[in-house]
Amino acid sequence: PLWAMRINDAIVNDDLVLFYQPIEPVHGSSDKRKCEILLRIKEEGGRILAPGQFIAAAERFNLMPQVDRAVIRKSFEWLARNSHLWDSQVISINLSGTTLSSDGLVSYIDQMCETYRIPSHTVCFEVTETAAIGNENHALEILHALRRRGFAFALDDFGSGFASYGYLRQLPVDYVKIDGCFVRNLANNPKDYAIVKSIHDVCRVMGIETVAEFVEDQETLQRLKTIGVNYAQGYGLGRPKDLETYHPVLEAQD
Ligand code: G
Ligand code: G
Ligand code: MN
Ligand code: NA
Repeated sequence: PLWAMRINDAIVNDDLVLFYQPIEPVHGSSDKRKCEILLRIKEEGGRILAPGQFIAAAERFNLMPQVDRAVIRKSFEWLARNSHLWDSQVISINLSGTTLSSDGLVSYIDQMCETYRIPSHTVCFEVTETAAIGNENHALEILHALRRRGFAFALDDFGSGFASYGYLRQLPVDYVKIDGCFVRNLANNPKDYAIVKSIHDVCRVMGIETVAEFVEDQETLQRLKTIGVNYAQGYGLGRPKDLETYHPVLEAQD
């Protein structure tokens, strides 16, 4: 199949490009700068493919375990080149459900940590609720094993799937990312406001910090501030950009 081959070639030829999107504190500043790593594929002629164009195919051909491992390796390699950021920066790496349940994930991550000498406190892993509950016991084991090593976890796209507060209660996560579909129209839709507020209120009691996705304007940011949501991510704060252009000093916030 064409897609399987293109994705496989992209891994082998290192045509994978890491983009990043900033995650900003909603109230004042935080001790660490945060961003999410978002994968792109570089095509001949310089065209850049976004995940919307290849993730579904990669899932279908069971290539996500390899894709996510390549992203882990490239992210760690970037961190190794930027060791001056280790105490001030956390990067979030997405893991798909099939990656989470694939054999040898923990030892692969151990091996990458050792190769690149990366301290675990610089990395957060994002898993979707469906990934985390898909293969419940095994996924939980992996989450615990990586947490013991000091990695942080975020539950991605919360509220959009089948997960419930019952699952959340037993998942060892540090952050919940509130699905963008509830955030995008927050300023104009009282139902969305109520949903975001209730997710945040429950998370606060559980000691979990919240991140709102798809924050596109100042009005939405104001509402998030009123609710107390901890972090915001979206086009209104920064679009995804090539990680190699990342200059934290130039982008410093106060
Ligand atoms: O960058 P963009 O907004 O187009 O990403 C679309 C989707 O692809 C998001 O849901 C994001 O979580 C997912 N995604 C982006 N990069 C990766 C990756 O490296 N691994 C996995 N598993 N998913 C990714
Ligand atoms: O990990 P996740 O699937 O949530 O990845 C976020 C996806 O949403 C990426 O593809 C990113 O490019 C996209 N995105 C990020 N910020 C915004 C935003 O403010 N609005 C919209 N519509 N999409 C966004
Ligand atoms: Mn994500
Ligand atoms: Na998300």
